[in-house]
Amino acid sequence: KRDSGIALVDRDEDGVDRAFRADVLKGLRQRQKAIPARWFYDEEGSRLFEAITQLEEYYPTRAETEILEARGKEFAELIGPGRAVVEFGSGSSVKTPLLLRAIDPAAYVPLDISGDFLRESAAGLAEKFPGLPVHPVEADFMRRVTLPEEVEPLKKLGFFPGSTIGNMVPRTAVDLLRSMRATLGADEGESPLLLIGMDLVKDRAVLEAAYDDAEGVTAAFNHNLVTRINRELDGTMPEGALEHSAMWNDALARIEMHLVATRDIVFEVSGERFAMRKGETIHTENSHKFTRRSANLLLLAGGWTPEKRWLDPDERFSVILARA
Ligand code: AVJ
Repeated sequence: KRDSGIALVDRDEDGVDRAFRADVLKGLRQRQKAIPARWFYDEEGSRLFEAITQLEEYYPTRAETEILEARGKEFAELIGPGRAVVEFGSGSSVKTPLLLRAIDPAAYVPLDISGDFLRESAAGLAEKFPGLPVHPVEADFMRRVTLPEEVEPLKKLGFFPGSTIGNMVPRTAVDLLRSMRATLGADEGESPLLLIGMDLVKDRAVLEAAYDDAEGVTAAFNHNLVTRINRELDGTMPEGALEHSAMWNDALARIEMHLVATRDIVFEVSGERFAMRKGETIHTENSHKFTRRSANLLLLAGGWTPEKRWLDPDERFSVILARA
């Protein structure tokens, strides 16, 4: 077992996260500049995301929580007791207890690449559910993960709330769904279940407001990436000349977040020079939205058969139960 929260972060002699630097430099060299959304979540980014979930315009967290609150009895009937709940990403403060309380599981296994988040949420959960064995695993769940041997004999339920799957392009999402099957033992003759949150296609204005709120919290979340690059990678990116933008891409059914140059700019990151023309953008996030059919198709392509779908009363968000 690991006891260090930075065990999976590979740092150079100056303490720079090598993967962060490699992703940023590679992304800035591309014709369409792009930085993977996972780098939003340093301490400040995580705090800003929490603030986003409280915003009037940002409906997904509230809508999904409503579903989990309302459907506990159905979860209990369809899933049954005694499963090991394997959460992909360390537990969110509100959603995980709702599920655990509903289904009477035999163990809880949060998987996260960040040991710090993992230990925090595992400790909180263990306190709320005395008697429930909690086995945190520090791992990159984009790959097949070996689960603790204590939960090996148990039936598994994967839990992947938050529409985090929507951050991935379909090819990556399918890879992840297939890794989840393997992690949950689908190839060993088991029949694991997956409970997954997927946000729905809706009116463009509602979607764009959810990712460009009036208070500017999402803009601050996007800008924090620039602050982080300047701080951690010796960057000189002019924050004031990079403007937050959130646009619905209808052909690809996704909200795209970009940082738009408001004038011609040049800057350095880790000693390498970059230039952007006025209007040129850095693509910082995709948030795919789904229809009933597109959600089912994605799950099927990833090796999961949808069995049941629930919506919130306003039909903004879906939670789907699927079987491998
Ligand atoms: C955490 C990926 C679900 O895409 O809605 C919120 C992240 N980005 N506002 C989402 C996010 C901007 C969020 N997910």
